[in-house]
Amino acid sequence: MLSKQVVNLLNEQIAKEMYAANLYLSMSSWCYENSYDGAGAFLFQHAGEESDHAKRLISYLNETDSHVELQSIKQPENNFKSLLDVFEKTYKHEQTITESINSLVDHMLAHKDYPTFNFLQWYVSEQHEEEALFRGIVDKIKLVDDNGNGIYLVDQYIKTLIKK
Ligand code: OFO
Repeated sequence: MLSKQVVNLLNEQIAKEMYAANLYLSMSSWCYENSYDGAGAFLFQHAGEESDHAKRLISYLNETDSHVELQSIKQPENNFKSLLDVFEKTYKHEQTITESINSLVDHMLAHKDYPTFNFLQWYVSEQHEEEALFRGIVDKIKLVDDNGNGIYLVDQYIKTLIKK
């Protein structure tokens, strides 16, 4: 049985994952609107992954007979300056999520909640991959210096990152 504090912390993490899903949907729509269709499709798919991250937490709470309490989600930003701005913000957002997961892991260890500590290891690996993924995209956009032809090619590259 999970402690009340752990249940609250996991419910808060669900809200963070749902916010990420909404933020990436918002970014995806901005990309489509500005003819970055590759990035639009990639972020649309990634929003689905974020909502899967939330569902994984919900299932864990359900399996442990804990109370799921969905929280209100703040409105995501919906205007961006450039493709670089979008991906710098995704990268920054992923770093925030990593901090949040790390502090959950710290809590579980300190309170000897080993099953939840173990459950969270999936998120630790996922954050490692996601930070590398988004940092890689930021680096590619910087390489072409937001230049017209180059940015088109980067958009096509981002499309290849869509999981089959
Ligand atoms: Fe992109 O991160 Fe969820 O966990």
